[in-house]
Amino acid sequence: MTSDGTSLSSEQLLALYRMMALIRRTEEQLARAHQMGLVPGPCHTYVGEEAIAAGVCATLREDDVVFSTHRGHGHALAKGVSPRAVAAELFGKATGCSGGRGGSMHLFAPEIGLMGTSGIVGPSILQGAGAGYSFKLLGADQVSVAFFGDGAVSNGAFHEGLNLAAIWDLPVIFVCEDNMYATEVPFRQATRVQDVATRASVSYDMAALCVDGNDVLAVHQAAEAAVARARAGEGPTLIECKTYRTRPHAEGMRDGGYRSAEELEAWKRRDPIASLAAWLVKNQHASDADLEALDAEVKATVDDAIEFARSSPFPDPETVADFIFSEGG
Ligand SMILES: Cc1ncc(C[n+]2csc(CCOP(=O)(O)OP(=O)(O)O)c2C)c(N)n1
Ligand SMILES: [Mg+2]
Repeated sequence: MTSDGTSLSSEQLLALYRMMALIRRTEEQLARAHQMGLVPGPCHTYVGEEAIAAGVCATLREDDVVFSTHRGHGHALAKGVSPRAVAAELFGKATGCSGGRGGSMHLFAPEIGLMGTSGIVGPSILQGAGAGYSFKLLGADQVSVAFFGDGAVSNGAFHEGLNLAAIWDLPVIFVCEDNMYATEVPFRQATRVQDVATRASVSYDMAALCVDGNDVLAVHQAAEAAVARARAGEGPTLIECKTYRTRPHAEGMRDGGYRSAEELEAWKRRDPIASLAAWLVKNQHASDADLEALDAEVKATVDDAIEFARSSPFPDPETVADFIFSEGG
């Protein structure tokens, strides 16, 4: 642990910055592409919440698994799916990570542990618990991560998944991305117990903590401890990350009437990427010029991904029946 309170090297810190910048830039370009009609279907961006995916996934191995949500582009990128494969999937192209058949809410790359984004709110919790159970049965030291929003915590899946993981000491990390709203419903109106970590610890006797989800160092530290506990056979942890999405629920949706301009502006001032940039410079892990160079590199990577998506072919109509039935093996 150094005087600035982190045990991470400058290289690791810059990797976190780079991932957050990559998610931000990719999301902004995907939103633009959606507005231009190039991305069919709904597109839920992760702008404002990047610290959570980046902080958690940096603590994982490639053979650890992640179950994601409808707001999952950031989880996919942080787990190692290439920006080209994510962008091409949203464009519906054959070169996308799901062959252009899935789109935004069906991003899959199981070979590197991205077990899927999902349009259904809640199941990631049960899938995460199930994967943890399989690791336990197999005697493997892999861990499983379930990302979910505040909108999922009064779903039956939350109670069933947490209870199962707790009684069997499963190697699961439950990551609640509490961005204060489920579409336009404020979390404070949806539950009497707004403290999700309390639900986990009091109701299920699970290790649980609440962190600032816009502080990547806090998220990383919490995830690192949770992963170590899980690998050591000490059971699951719930990490509640307080955060905020600064774009509408989904691209093209109205964004007024349920939250105030003042609240939005206040959270924009707590931007996770700008905060980390200031901290890195203040603690001499990087200069402004270093960060500008990283930003330029990220911009070039994302420009390349969008161009790749744009110029890739759509799936061949001849293959329409592929992947419908298992071919065994
Ligand atoms: C089981 C289920 N119920 C309802 C919906 C409709 N729906 C889509 S997104 C959403 C809100 C989810 O809110 P939250 O879990 O907080 O995630 P956020 O969008 O805030 O990231 C809802 C209710 C759904 N997709 N699945
Ligand atoms: Mg929410």
